[in-house]
Parts: sequence; structure tokens; C-alpha cells
Amino acid sequence: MITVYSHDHRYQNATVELIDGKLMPPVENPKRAEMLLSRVHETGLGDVIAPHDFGLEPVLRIHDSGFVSFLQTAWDTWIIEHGDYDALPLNWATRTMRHDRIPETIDGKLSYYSFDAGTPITAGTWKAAISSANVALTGQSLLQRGERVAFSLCRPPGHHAAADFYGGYCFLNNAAIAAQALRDAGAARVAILDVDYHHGNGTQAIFYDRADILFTSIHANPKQEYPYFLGYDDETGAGEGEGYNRNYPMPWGIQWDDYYPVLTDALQFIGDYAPDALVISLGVDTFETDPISKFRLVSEDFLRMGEAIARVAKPTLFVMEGGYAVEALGINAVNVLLGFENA
Ligand code: Q9C
Ligand code: ZN
Repeated sequence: MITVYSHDHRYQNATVELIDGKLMPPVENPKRAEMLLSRVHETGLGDVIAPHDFGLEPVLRIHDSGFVSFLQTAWDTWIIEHGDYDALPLNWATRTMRHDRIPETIDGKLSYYSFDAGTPITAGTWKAAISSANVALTGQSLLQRGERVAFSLCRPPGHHAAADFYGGYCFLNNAAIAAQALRDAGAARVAILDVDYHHGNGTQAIFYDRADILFTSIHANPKQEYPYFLGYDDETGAGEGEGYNRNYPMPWGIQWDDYYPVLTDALQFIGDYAPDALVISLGVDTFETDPISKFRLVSEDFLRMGEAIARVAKPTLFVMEGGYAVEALGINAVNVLLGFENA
């Protein structure tokens, strides 16, 4: 299978990340993509190609134009106002406050367009984020030209980013942009399966009222885990989209024996939908030693995951999301792809 990779991911390279009350070395760092790429080479998975530049049009099919302009200019404004260190928001519009006024200042805009303080904006954030979207779009174009499967080695990840906010290490929603591009190229129905440990709140929100792009996700229960405020099993879609969203919130500590039946159910849901294409939001932060997560999958389980996904037998785009146990990251993610290929 072809891998799409851009070296521009390295421009997202924060100095610190706010984790559990401490400023820590970022877990979402360039080493992640390097480990993934070197495992792709080591296993002989297939050719590695650079992305094409698709311009802003497919991005604006998903994201608000004010939000995109903000991402493009935030750093330049921040550095003038504050100096050369990572930009973080500090407060948000919660209950009783207004969501209908966009502040004028950079600090206000950071607050308005984000939902956490764990996602630093740096000098190269836009360059990295747009390259990641192009990596997803190029993978999508491979399916369009008839490939059965492709791997978009995206970094930064995307599934927490919604139409007009960033967070959870995500700026542009790569999987959503690719799914919409597949629709725009003629696929009548596209299914998204999100296996990242965290709920794909951004992707769900983007497609919640639509029947043409189905979203289903297996993730840590939001009553225990980030992003806390979306991902419950009573979120089934709205309006036209009613019945086209399904969440599988799972307790901390689960292993493959508990995970596999849920995966089978999600894949059955997708099979019944009979999509023309399948997009996998591939997070492997479900791994037992992931530093920020609490599921207990082992490396071999990811082979079984890929085999199960292959049984849907639809053109499949794997879009990289999370996974922070950096030494095992390449092994785990590429195991899903090898499981798929060898099924
Ligand atoms: N106690 C992705 O996997 N919060 N994003 C960590 C640790 C942020 C994860 C809290 C997690 C974001 C793409
Ligand atoms: Zn995650």
C-alpha cells in the first residue's frame, strides 16, 4: 500500500505542552511521524510519496473561513504581542457566557477558536497543519484513481478539530476533509471509523446532521476521559443524520477480548450502510503503555484490527491520528496496515 508523507510535519514542534498541570516535553512531537515512517520502510509496506497541494478549497468545505484565517495568522500576531514562545489560550466561553462575539485581540481569538490549553500554536503550526490536510487529500486521491487502500501518515492529527475550533493536538480535521473530498469526487456514501483512544468530537460534530457521511467511534468513556463533553452512546445523529452516528464509550483498562466484539459491531454497522469508501481515523493510543491513555491493547491486537477492517471490503483510507508510546508507535500503526494487507 502507498504511504503519503510530508516532511513539513516537523514545523509543528512545540517547546512545552500543558499535561496534568505540568508543562512537559510535548508527547505530540515530530519523533512520532519519524517512527511511523521508519517502520513503513522497515516492513516494506510500499512506496512513500509526497502530498500534492490541493489549495484551500477542500479545507473550506469543512472549516469556517474565519477559523482558517485565524490559523494562518495567529502566530504572526502572537509573536508581535507576546514574543517568541508557544501560543496558548487561558479561558473559554462556558455556561452563561456569549459565543456570538469574536474578540479582536489575539488572546481573545485563541480562546474563541479553541477548546483546550494542551495544543500549542507555534511558528510552523499552519505549515504543518496544511501539509497534514494535503497528506489526507492525496491519500483520498489515490482511492479515487482506483487504489484499494492508502495510508495518509498525517501529523499533526485532526479528529478533535471541528469546523471552527482546534484542540487535542488537532488544527484541521484531516479525516473529515478527506471524507468530504471523496463525496465531492462522486462517492454517494462515506463511512468513518474512529479507533483513536479519544472520542473524535470534531469529526462527529462536523457530520452530525448528515446521512451521506456516517461516523462511528470506539473510545474511552467521556465520563472518565478527554474530551469529556462528547462521545456518549446516546449521540445518534440529528435531523437527516439521525441514525448515522454511533459511539462506543468503553471503560478504562479494556483489553482485546472486550474490544474485539465492539469493533465487530461497529464494522457491522458500517457494512449495513454499504459505503462507497471507508476512512479510518487511526489512533493507536489504545496501546497498553501509551503515556496518556488507559486501554490495554498489545501490538499483535493491531494486526487483528487491520484484518477485521479488511473484511468490510471497501476502498479504505487510513488517516493517522494519535498514539504517544513513541517507541512502539510505528510497530502498532503499521501492524494495522499489515493486518489489512495480508487479510
Ligand atoms: N491526562 C489525540 O490523540 N489531553 N489527541 C491529555 C492527559 C489531550 C489527544 C490529557 C489529549 C489529546 C489526537
Ligand atoms: Zn487520541
